[in-house]
Amino acid sequence: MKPAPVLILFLLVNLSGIAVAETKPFSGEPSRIPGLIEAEHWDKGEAGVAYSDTDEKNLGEDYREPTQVDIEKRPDASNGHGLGWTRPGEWLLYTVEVLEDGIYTIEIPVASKGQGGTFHLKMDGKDVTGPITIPDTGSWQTLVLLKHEGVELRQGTYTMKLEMTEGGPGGGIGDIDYFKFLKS
Ligand SMILES: [Ca+2]
Ligand SMILES: [Ca+2]
Repeated sequence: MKPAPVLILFLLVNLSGIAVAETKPFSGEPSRIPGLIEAEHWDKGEAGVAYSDTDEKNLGEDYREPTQVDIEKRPDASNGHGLGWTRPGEWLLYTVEVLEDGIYTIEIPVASKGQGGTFHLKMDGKDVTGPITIPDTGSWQTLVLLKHEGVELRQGTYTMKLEMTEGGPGGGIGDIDYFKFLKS
């Protein structure tokens, strides 16, 4: 029996990689854990593939390729930039490589004027942090270092997903500078 032409086409397209939606690490290599991952260095890829953002415009600065993600330029942040104008339902993907099994602490500089909202991190679809809520840091210009302890990770390459889950009273989640993974 001859395979249907449509099946052959499907196989060819998948083997060539053209039709398979995928993301690429921002630097060309997976971000290493332990290590520091800039929030603004999510994977390269299209909207709906590498990230999802609620409004089409980048409300902040043109820092990397044109994107819908809102990148804030701020001198107090690591690498001079961070994520801003975050909203529930938004997400970003980061290709990461965990070098060592272990229990990790994640340090995350955040800012919010008034109580912020909640996010979590997933590794290959598994929630590894549980809900992390951004507190009132007094001002959008004041970054405070959150420390989230007890994150168990195993060696390997993962797609890390930052998911904005719930807005605070102002509707947003808050500003996020980076994720620094330290082995406990
Ligand atoms: Ca946007
Ligand atoms: Ca940053």
